[in-house]
Amino acid sequence: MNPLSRRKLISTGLATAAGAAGLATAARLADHAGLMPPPQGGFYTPGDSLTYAAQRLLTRHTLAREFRRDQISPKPFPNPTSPKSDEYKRLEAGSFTDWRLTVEGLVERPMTFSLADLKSLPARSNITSLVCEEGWSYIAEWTGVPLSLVLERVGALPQARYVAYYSIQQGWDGSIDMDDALHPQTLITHTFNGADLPYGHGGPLRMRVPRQLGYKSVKFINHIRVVDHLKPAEVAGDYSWYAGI
Ligand SMILES: Nc1nc2c(c(=O)[nH]1)N[C@H]1C(S)=C(S)[C@@H](COP(=O)(O)O)O[C@H]1N2
Ligand SMILES: [Mo]
Repeated sequence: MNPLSRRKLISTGLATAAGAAGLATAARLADHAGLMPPPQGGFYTPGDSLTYAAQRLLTRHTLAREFRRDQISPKPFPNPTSPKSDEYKRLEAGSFTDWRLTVEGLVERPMTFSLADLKSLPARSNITSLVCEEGWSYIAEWTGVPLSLVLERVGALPQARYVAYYSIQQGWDGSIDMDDALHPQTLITHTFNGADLPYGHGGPLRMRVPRQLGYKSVKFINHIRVVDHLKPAEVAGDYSWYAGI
């Protein structure tokens, strides 16, 4: 652990608790501070909780690194996705005018957005790195609607703790806590390096979460749910739920 994070931890009392009474105490402290990750496969280990809590305390107000335009990767690597489904092909044939993003759950006004609706909302851009857990990465400019703006439009309720999002590609979904959901770099992206987001990178609509590993940036999203808890199946998976970088 570097001296800075150690000092930060000590100042929050977490490391002291971990040293004095073991990780379980730190986990209880983290729970008290609203810093528990959702249960993974039914239960979490104190170590997982401490990692999440420590990173949350240290990175709460930080931005993922942003790059200059001349640092954009000349050949961004699209992770091979499965072939287009019939539903995708139908939507694509209609220039995605029938693509819909439904936002519901713990909100005052559930809403359904077309691509045109989303493109008419104020856009933000960031030039950030997409980092795959397998070790490769690329830098691109992502443009879209801040998720926070959409959450504001639908009136996310105060008890909301997580945002879950789903893809038209079966088996692909993701979820983040409100800290990442309201973060200014978290975008519902429709534009990639200045052009329509291509299929390979998740077009027409992709959740982009630059503060976490690539697998949290789910492609082809059509559904968002605002919730106060996540189901075990939404947390468990091949990858760790929290993928902060
Ligand atoms: N719907 C969907 N989203 C996805 C994936 C996928 O296969 N399907 N792969 C994930 C993984 S593991 C990574 S690293 C990134 C890859 O993004 P890229 O294709 O833009 O390189 O997308 C993520 N989002
Ligand atoms: Mo990945």
